[in-house]
Amino acid sequence: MVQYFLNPNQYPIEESDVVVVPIPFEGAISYMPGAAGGPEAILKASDQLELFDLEQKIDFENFRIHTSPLPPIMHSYDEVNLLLSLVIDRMEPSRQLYLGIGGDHTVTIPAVEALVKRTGEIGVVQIDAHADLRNSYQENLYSHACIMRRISETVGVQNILGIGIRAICKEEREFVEENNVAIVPGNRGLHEDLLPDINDKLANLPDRVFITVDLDGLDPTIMPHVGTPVPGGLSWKQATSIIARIFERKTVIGADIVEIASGPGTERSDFAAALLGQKIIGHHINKVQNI
Ligand SMILES: [Mn+2]
Repeated sequence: MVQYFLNPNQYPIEESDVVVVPIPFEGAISYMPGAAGGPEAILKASDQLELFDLEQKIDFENFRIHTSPLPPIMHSYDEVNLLLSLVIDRMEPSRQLYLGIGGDHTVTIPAVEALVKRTGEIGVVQIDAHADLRNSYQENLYSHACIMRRISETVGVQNILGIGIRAICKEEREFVEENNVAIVPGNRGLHEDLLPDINDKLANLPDRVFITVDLDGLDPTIMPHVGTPVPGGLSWKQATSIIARIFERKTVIGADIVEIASGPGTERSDFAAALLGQKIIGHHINKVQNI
């Protein structure tokens, strides 16, 4: 079994630039199961990645990545909360990047809470097909359908930005309108440049940000194996250029990749998810190197 993300050399947390945390959490899945298998599948796929990134001109062999041990499958939110607070307590968020690998989207809530405790005010940029702004779903306040609502309570509703959103219920639409939530909707042209729209909205967020990537934010043609696929999502180029722009404009202290539904035959999605994780790590390393 592949235990570490990308780098065959494992470094202790204290000596690492990036701390990767596999979180095999599957709460109340509302449609397709498989989120709990995501971390193991993405770690395995990461072993197939080239260790040189042509776009970023980075040789990943030279960098210090810590991957925390893959825990057994978790079904309790309290367990995830405990795991993430223990890991994040040991990190230096100003220097080290937290990269969570889910797991269902609920895993973002305790990561953001723990980082806020460490660093104070942050913004949260969400790439997602869904707004995730319901107050509760199936009588669960910590459902993956409610995660941005919980996060808005932690970081402030003015400090969240949703990108690629194209599935929203009436309650969420009212919440967006009442609170003037920043959203860049999905269903845009395949090659349309979304960056001008995103620049303006990014400017309104605090300097330190967390990027949460629900993989269903990407179009299902490139990311078919997700819990709730919705056509009309971001292209690969759009998604990667948005992430690059966030790193250019902000200090990214954490990110996560969630909601993959892994299982037999899902390798193309596992690989694309791992590659996205590598891009995120590369941006952080490029920044750390240039300081
Ligand atoms: Mn989603």
